[in-house]
Amino acid sequence: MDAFQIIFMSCHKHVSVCDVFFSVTDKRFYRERKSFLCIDGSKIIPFEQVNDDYCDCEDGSDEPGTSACPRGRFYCTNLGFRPHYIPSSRVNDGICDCCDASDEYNSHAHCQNTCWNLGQRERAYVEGQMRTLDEGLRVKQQLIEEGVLLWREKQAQLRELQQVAEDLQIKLEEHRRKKHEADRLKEQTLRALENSTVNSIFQLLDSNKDGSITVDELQAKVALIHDEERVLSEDEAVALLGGGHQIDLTKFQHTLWDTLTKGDGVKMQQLRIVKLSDLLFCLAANWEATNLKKVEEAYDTVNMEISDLRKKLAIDYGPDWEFLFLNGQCYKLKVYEYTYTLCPFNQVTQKNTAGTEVSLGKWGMWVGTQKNQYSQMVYENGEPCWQGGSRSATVTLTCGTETALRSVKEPSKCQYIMDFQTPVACQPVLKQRGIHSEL
Ligand SMILES: [Ca+2]
Ligand SMILES: [Ca+2]
Ligand SMILES: [Ca+2]
Repeated sequence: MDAFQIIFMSCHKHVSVCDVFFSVTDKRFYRERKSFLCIDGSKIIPFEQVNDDYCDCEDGSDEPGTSACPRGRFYCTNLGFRPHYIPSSRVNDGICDCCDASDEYNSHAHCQNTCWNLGQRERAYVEGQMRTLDEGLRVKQQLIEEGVLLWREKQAQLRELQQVAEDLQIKLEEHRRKKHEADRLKEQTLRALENSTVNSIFQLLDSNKDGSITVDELQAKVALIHDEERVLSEDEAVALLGGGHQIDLTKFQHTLWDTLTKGDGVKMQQLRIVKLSDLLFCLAANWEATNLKKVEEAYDTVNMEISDLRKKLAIDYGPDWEFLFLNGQCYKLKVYEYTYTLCPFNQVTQKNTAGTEVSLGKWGMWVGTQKNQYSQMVYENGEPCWQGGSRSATVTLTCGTETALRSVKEPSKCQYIMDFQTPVACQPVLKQRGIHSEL
């Protein structure tokens, strides 16, 4: 209780109430002696002139209990709350300044001692803060553990994707080779067909010369070359004959001939290379092209995913990856007619009631203090501001038991500041500082 020790002084002349309090550091100056040395050392006065409501010392130190000195200070002990100094001019000015009412000892103001209530409220507030911090630190520990797992998971995912990409690369080379071969065969086929007529090919297929091609005749002369050469199935043969079991010359022209010469009929998608007697028809070029395109697209997609994931993993998520869980999340807050969305490590947007969305910035970097760089993040290069420059948002991370966007302000045009609460911002060091030492 040293801090609250008080001393009493006997008062003189005009000051009727005698108890004037000083802080411990100052009390040594006011020991009752014959004379008083102004604290700044400028003057020695008789002790009767201390608190005689007349300013003698230049530093006001002879009148700590009156308002006589313009530069004097009065010490409010405020037992139960925080002690503090007020200018001496506020002593007995009819306005309650000290919560213990000590500044109005000789006035008509009816001041109540409210220190205990104030202290109570402050202690409750601080206790609440401490509980928040404790809970925040507990959740943070959990998030750290999850962060480590998440980090490992992402690393595994990356390795997996890289394996897929490698496999696709092999597949891609294979398909390129196939496509190249198919193109070559197609050229060869088209050249061969140029020298043939509808009639000559029809005659070739119509083995018994009865004026129609049957499934059997087709199967005898046309082979399917897939990975290896094989006979056409009945269904495949029927499909080539336009859905029937036999065709005459006219129908042949519009079905099989058409397919052979164009080589891209829908029905032929299943067929890759058709060997017709000694003629090698390639109908596969388009099919191979489609195939190749599919593999190329898959390869590009996987590579894009790898690049995204690499970018994601290159971000600094704190020493324990405790901020990793924020990546992929978005937090919203409605402020008047705007809805703000913070997607950590990605972007910040603002949407009005009409649904128009404006970018306030994309993830930039950590810009916290030297002591704790993870206390603030900045999002830059948002949509251009009509006054020039681009929008940006600075996000301050504060300790809380839940993760949520708490406030958004725009102190200067197109520069936004956000308060983002999350357990991972809780620092054990705050706890040591703890409750105000005065309480
Ligand atoms: Ca005096
Ligand atoms: Ca006052
Ligand atoms: Ca026939």
